[in-house]
Amino acid sequence: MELLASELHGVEALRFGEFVLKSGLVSPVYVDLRVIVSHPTLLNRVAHFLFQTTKDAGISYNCVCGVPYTALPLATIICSTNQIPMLVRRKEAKEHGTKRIVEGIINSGETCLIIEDVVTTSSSILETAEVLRKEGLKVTDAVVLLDREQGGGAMLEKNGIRLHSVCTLTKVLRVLEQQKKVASAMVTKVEKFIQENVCNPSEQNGTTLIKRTCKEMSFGARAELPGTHPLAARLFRLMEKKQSNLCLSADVTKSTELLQLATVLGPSICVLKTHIDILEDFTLQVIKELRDLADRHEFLIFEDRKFADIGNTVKHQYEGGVFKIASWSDIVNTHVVPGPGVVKGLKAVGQPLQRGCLLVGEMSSEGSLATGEYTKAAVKMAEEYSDFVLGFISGSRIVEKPEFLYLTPGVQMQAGGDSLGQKYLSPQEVIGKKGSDIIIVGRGILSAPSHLEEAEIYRKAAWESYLQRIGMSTQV
Ligand code: S5P
Repeated sequence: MELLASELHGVEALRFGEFVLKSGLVSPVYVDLRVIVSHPTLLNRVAHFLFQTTKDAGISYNCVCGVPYTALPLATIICSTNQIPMLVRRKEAKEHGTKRIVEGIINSGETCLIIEDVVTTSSSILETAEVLRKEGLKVTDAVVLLDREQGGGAMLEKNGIRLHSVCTLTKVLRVLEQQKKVASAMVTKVEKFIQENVCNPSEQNGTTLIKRTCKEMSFGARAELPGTHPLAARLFRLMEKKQSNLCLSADVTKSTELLQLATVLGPSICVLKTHIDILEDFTLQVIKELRDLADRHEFLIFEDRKFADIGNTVKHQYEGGVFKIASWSDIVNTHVVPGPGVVKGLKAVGQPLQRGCLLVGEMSSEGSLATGEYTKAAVKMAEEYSDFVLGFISGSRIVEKPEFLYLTPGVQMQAGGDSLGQKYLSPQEVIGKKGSDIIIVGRGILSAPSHLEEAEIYRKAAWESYLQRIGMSTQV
C-alpha cells in the first residue's frame, strides 16, 4: 500500500494544487489514473491489487467488465492472468453490423464483476451496470482502485452494488503525508474538500439519480450522466468545446440569407433554429447545404415546428410532405396539448434516426396558457419519454433534472418586448438567475448591423453567465 501510494504519486496519477474538475468544481486534488498505462510494472501491480481485493472480499462472479476506458487494460490483465472470461462494453453502439453494445459471450443470469479505476459519484459504474443488467447479467459488486469517498459507495449500495476499494483517498493522503510527499496543510485541505463535496443519493420517480449537494454541474458532467440522451450529450459536449450556449433563431425568408447566416455564425453557435415553412424558396438542396454547414461548424439543427396534433398526423408531418423534417433536423419540438400520443408519433419516426425532441413547457409570449399544471404535465411527459425527449423550451429550469436541456427564447440584451406580445429577458437573467442552459436569439442578432459581432456579444454574455453559475468564472 505504501509503495503503491508513492508510485501513484510518482507518476502524477495523483496531483495536489488547484484543479478545475469536469463538474466545474475547483479541487485541491486531481486523480488521473489514465497515466498508469505508460508504466507497465505499476499497471500490473494495480491489476494484482484489484484482483486480490476481490479474493479478500470473497466475491463470486463469472465474468469481468471494465468501465471504459481506463479500466479496460486493468480488466484485461486480471482476466488474462487469472483465466476469467471478459466482457467489453462499448461506449456507443456500433452504427453498422451487429449493433452490439457489449462484446464477448453473454450468458444471461451469470454475474459480472465491474472493475473501475476511481470512483467519485459512481455514475460511470452505474451506467456500465445498467448496460450489463439490460443484457440479462447480474451485477452485485464493483472493485475500484481508489475511492474518493464522495458518496459513490452509498449510491452504488442503493442500486444493489457493493463497492470494494483497494484504497481510499484519505488513506493514500495519510501515507503520502508520512512519506513527506504531501504537506500536512494540503492533507487538511483535501480532507475538507472531500467532506464538503459528498453527493447524496436520492430517489426521484423510481429512477435513482445523483442529487448534488455540491455546486451546479457543468455541461460536460451532465453529458456523462447515465440518463442523458445521446443527442443531448453530444450537444452538451459541443457546447463545452465551442464555449457556446447560443442558439440562433434564423427567422429569415430567403435561403441565401439562411445559408449566409449559417456560414458566418456557425462557429459561434451550438444550435441553429429554423422555421422552414417561412422560406419562400425552400428546396431539399438548400437543406443539404445547411446540413453540410452544420457538420462543418459543429452545430445542431433544430426545426421549430411546434407540432400539436394527434400522433398519426404528426408522424406524417415530421417524416413526409414537402419538408421531410426528420431527414435533416436533429431536433424538433412539440406542444404537449394533445397528450402523450404526439410524442409517441414523433418518436416512431425520429428515434430510429437518432433524433430528439423538446417539449414546449412554457412560452415567452404575454398571456401564455402554458403555465402551472400544464408545465408540470409537460415535465411528466418528458420523464416518461426520456429516451426521445431531450428537454424543454421553457423560461427557466422547470425541473431539477440535469439530464435535460432547457432552451429559452425571448432573449435580448435589453429586457422588454415587441408589439405582438413577445417578452424579452437578458442572457444574464435567463442563464444566471432562471437556470436555463441555452438562449434562443432571433431579432436581437438579426436586426444588428453586424450579425457576427452581435452574435459574439450574446455568446459571450450567455457563456459568462453559465461559468458564473458553475463557479468557474474568471471575471470579477
Ligand atoms: O415561447 C416561445 C417559443 C419559441 S420556440 N417563444 C418564442 O419566441 N419562440 C421562438 O423563438 C419564436 O418562434 C422565434 O422563432 C424565436 C424568437 O425570436 P426573437 O426574434 O423574438 O428573438
